[in-house]
Amino acid sequence: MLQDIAEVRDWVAAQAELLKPDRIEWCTGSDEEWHRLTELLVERGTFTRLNPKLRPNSFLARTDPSDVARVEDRTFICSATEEEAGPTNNWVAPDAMRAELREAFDGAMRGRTLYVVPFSMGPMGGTISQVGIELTDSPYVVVSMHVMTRVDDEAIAAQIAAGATWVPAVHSVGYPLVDAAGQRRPDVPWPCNSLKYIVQFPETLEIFSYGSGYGGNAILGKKCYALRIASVMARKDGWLAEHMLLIRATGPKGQQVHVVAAFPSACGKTNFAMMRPTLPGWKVETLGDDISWMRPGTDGRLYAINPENGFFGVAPGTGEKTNPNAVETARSNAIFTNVGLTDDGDVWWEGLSDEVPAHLIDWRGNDWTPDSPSPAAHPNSRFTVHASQCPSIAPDWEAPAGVPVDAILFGGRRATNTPLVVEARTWRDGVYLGATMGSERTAAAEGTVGELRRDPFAMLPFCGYNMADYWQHWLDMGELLGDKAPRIYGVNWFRRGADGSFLWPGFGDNSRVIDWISQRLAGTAEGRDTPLGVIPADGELDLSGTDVTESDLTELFRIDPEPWLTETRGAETYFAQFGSHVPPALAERCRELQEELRGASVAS
Ligand code: GTP
Ligand code: SPV
Ligand code: MN
Repeated sequence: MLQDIAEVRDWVAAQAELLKPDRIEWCTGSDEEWHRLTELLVERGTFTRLNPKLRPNSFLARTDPSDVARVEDRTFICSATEEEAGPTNNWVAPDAMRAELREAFDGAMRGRTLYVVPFSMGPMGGTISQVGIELTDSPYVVVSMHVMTRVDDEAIAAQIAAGATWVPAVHSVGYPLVDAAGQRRPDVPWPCNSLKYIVQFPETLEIFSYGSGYGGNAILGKKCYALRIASVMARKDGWLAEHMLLIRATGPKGQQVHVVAAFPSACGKTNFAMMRPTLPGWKVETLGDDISWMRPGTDGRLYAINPENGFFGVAPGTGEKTNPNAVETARSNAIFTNVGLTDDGDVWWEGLSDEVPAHLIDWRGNDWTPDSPSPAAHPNSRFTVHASQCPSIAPDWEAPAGVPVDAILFGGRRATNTPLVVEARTWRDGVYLGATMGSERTAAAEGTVGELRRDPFAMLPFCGYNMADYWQHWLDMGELLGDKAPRIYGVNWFRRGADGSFLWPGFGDNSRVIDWISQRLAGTAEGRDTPLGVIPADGELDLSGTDVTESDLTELFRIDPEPWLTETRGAETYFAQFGSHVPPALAERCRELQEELRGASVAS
């Protein structure tokens, strides 16, 4: 038993001494636990049980309106020095942060239960998998961990007993029910605190989260562990922990490609991962929709697993037309957070169906009709569902050693400049492409939606150390992989025409881009060289059956030297903040690109 392992028992006891919960519950991950805790959440008013005929074993949660997304300005990487965290991370000296946390966590669980949640990221016992233990006072988090990770006390205990390193993660919503004087207060449906901390200690591989019960802030196996902490582990041990979906695409001739893709939060990973290709003969199988861990295999190729067990997907825009596989996945055993509740006890959100319910209860708990001024579902509302329920899940998605990666895609939301697809000529050019990625901000984090920001490798909020050192790590991995390295592509589904509408149909039509990539990998597409890299030559991108016009196509691939020179100058300014950490190879690529662009602008 987990309690029998001294190092675990001692750690839990030490934390409990500070947190001062009423009681401690050692979680097992069983169905009994799920049913008991979901029932408890219903009693407390956190959950509404959905109509079992329409949505069996499924629940709606409404959060406090102040706790609806990741809080990047309260996310900290507390390395020994500020330089190791780098200019894009918030940093506080470890000792100072520990003192602040001690104060916040002191008595934070008074009147509550402390749940001990042992979990594995990746298939249990897999060669690329890692384990952890989350302490939390939120039963919502416990049941979410059931879906998003593999919770299993005996299997984790066996691994720790056999010497596995485990990551300790402490979470509290920061809403004790009893104060230091013993005064009791009633609970609320969504307890949280206006003071928040999402803290990673990279040296000791520890996580502390306080004040939020939402998503990546609280489900600590996800962004805190599988990205921030794992990126630190990965750098040290020669692997990659990335904000990437993972798929297998199979073409009409049986040709297969495994693709990972890094798109920033709410920029299309889940949709791409569950795509139903419109290009005849193509099939996409889902392996992961948000995070990939990749390691060189014994054959020298790069192998990827999805460390998660479920999907925490953006609800709005996910519909029968855009992502039927996600809709199907969420038919049962699902948790919905901050979506609308229909009169017959089901869920609804903008984009789920063309038909809009005449009346529902919106995410804030108010009556809502199609005339209401605000959306029924919060823009960052989410569904939490088991990956195994996805109709497009690959039968071998839990293969412990993973699948060999053929192509790496980087993409963001770019209304201008960035072409639909471009192949980097070299690994170095690909790393430059990832490092200089920009994207318009979405509702997945607090901040101004639509504003363009740099989001290198879609890892800006998730890199556990200096971003420029991370680029160097990518360059080093390229050296290691040599000619076995996957090819790197930039993509952009979000370019807009003069009238402001998207030029590219996106979703299932993104299979056309996969088709071209697979031709490139097979050596059957010539491509056309541009300063940015290789784009499809005339006729290489199969557009049959779409209404993409010639002029749309021209616009989708237009590479204007002037705005691109401006982009490269922006990259230089961006790089400058990292000082001597910037890999010389990236500065070099930037200069070469400028020369090519100047040449192109003279030529045109
Ligand atoms: P996180 O879970 O936050 O990491 O998001 P994600 O990257 O998985 O994004 P997701 O697939 O959930 O998509 C977010 C939004 O982008 C949804 O509203 C989608 O409808 C929209 N979207 C996804 N793919 C496309 C596309 O190809 N074209 C267009 N125009 N919109 C898309
Ligand atoms: C993201 O923001 O990239 C997400 C949602 O996947 S969360 O888990 O809240 O980080
Ligand atoms: Mn994500």
